Amino acid sequence: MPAPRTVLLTGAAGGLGTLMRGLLPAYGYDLRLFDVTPIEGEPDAIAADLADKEALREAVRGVDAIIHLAGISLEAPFEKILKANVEGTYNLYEAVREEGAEREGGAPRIVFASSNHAVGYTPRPRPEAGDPLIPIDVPHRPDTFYGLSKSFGEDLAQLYWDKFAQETVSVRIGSCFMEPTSVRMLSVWMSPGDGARLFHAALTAPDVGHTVVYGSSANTRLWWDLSTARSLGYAPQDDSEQYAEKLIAELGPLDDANPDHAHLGGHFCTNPPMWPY
Ligand code: NAI
Ligand code: 15L
Repeated sequence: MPAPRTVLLTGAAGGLGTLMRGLLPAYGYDLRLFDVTPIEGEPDAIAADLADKEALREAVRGVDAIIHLAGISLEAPFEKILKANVEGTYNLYEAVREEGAEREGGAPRIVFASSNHAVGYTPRPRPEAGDPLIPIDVPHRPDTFYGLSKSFGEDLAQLYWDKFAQETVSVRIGSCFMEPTSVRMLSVWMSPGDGARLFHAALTAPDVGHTVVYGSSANTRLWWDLSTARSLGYAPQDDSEQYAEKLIAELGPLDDANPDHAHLGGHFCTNPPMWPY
């Protein structure tokens, strides 16, 4: 597979999209930006909804790969999740399949922003007590309608691989922000730099079929197995441990008696943060 150059970035106006707009060009990518929200200073960005099939067809035309970040990124009413995350992701896969059928070399690879919340009800491991890290092949245990839409996205990717040989890397992202802001995040944090490293590995690794990986830095308090991500060539360079002392002093350690701390998905399992609606 030749190295991808032109990459469609959906969700480019969002938090992660903004971070990746800053970091991915250094890897040699020309980003084509897509988001329902216009992006200041980016007159060429495509301002369209994932419901707009024509706009999606045009957006994927001629690109070498797609990083699909667009969608609702927290819990929301089912109907809204259905529209943006379920139908929207299906619309993207259909646009890619239809475009791919008409071009030499087949359809471009998709890197799908899945989430730890697809498996959010997996019990939190205690590696310090000898618990094994969470493997990548745990069953889907979504903790919200949001997490359910990410389980759907992973299954859609598997269907499109089995039926149409459409390649996808589904990245079950932990928490990708400038810094971790909770004690849970010490285990699931992905630094923006490692996020870019992982997306680059997912875009360039040969023959991925449909591969599911966890997305985080090499945190000292890691809860999951990063070996599938590493098998793509991902070499994380960051560790949240530098933030541990301050966060634990402020917020206290994880507490076995606190239901918010019982599962991988944290408070999404008990009191999910809602999208403003
Ligand atoms: P965000 O909410 O900041 O950005 C999402 C973007 O998608 C927004 O710019 C929004 O305008 C756009 N969008 C929403 N619905 C759309 C639609 N129907 N059509 C076109 N654009 C639409 O979210 P963030 O944090 O940047 O996350 C990006 C992706 O990564 C999301 O899919 C999220 O679920 C996933 N993710 C993010 C994590 C993180 O730590 N930031 C963790 C796990 C998953
Ligand atoms: C996600 O899936 C969300 O999109 C992000 O905003 C964070 O809440 C993250 O998970 C997390 O689990 O910290």
